[in-house]
Amino acid sequence: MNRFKNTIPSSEITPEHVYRSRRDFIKLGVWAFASSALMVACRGNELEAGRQNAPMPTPTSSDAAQDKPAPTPMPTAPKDTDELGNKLNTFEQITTYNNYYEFTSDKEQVAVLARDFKSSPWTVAVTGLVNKPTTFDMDDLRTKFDQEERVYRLRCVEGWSMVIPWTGFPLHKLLKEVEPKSNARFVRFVSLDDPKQYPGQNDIFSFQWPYAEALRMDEAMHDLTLMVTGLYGRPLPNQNGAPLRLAVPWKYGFKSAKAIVAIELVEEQPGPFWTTANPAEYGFYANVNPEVPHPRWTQATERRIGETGRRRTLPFNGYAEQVASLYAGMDLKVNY
Ligand SMILES: Nc1nc2c(c(=O)[nH]1)N[C@H]1C(S)=C(S)[C@@H](COP(=O)(O)O)O[C@H]1N2
Ligand SMILES: [Mo]
Repeated sequence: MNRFKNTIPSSEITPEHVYRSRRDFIKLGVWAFASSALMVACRGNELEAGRQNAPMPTPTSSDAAQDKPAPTPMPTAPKDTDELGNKLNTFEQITTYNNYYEFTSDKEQVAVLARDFKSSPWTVAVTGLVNKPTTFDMDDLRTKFDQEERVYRLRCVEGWSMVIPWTGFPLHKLLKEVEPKSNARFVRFVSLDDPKQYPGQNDIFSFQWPYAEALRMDEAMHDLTLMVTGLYGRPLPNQNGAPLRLAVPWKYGFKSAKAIVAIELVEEQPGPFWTTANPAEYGFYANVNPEVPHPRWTQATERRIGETGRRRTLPFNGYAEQVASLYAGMDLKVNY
């Protein structure tokens, strides 16, 4: 948490115990108070064994008195666990163990190197096969769409996982605004390309920057697919992909691109970052699947950060009921 004092003014920090007690308070059903408490919260605003060598893959601070409308309070009932009863990971865990190769491949150094990252001003250009190509200002995105809380499991292809209370809005709301054309079949997400801010982008022998990911149109339109603007009721920390990242909870974590600057609707299946770097190891679909081992490690189990033992990995990361039908008739052992 101490590291955080450097990136978020202490006045804006909502300590985790306060977040939790606010949530308990809300459970009492005191909605009038609860929504104002939440608005304050909104404003306040391993490599696993065997993977040594190869790389792997706010709300605004303006308040109601100012010109911009206050962000919509998060309407969903706050929770202490996910829908399966798994405890949330702590803010500390979620923000000090990160994959963000633009900074470094050292998970514990990402937060340190990301301290001074400039995530504002920021725009997101939505282009390609759409009737209304639009460049959105990040501050507008935070107020335009209700910010919902979604507790999702994040499963990294390296075999570790966390449970994270994100805030954000479903991607389909954004796509609706730009009116996709009927021949748009895939959605591509491009992360920031800025070697001045990203030490990891200066090694010309490393990867083909920028980081980019892609989803099929129906995956992008699925209600679980979230554009993330925050976590634990705070603006998204730099190391987690500020100011805007994806969360696609039924897929391995590398699909959830951070620091998104462009979204492009296209007809042909794009070649994402890791899939291009190593197609034998990282498939386009990358649905969490305990039955398809990665060439270098099993996917049957995982280590929840904060726990010592290993847990069984669930098909589609536990979201099969919601998403399995998207892949009806597809052989997921081949199209992994
Ligand atoms: N731009 C970008 N996005 C990225 C990555 C990255 O290196 N760069 N790493 C991915 C991987 S491998 C994982 S597991 C998740 C980690 O998200 P977290 O650090 O918020 O837990 O981000 C994904 N998004
Ligand atoms: Mo990952």
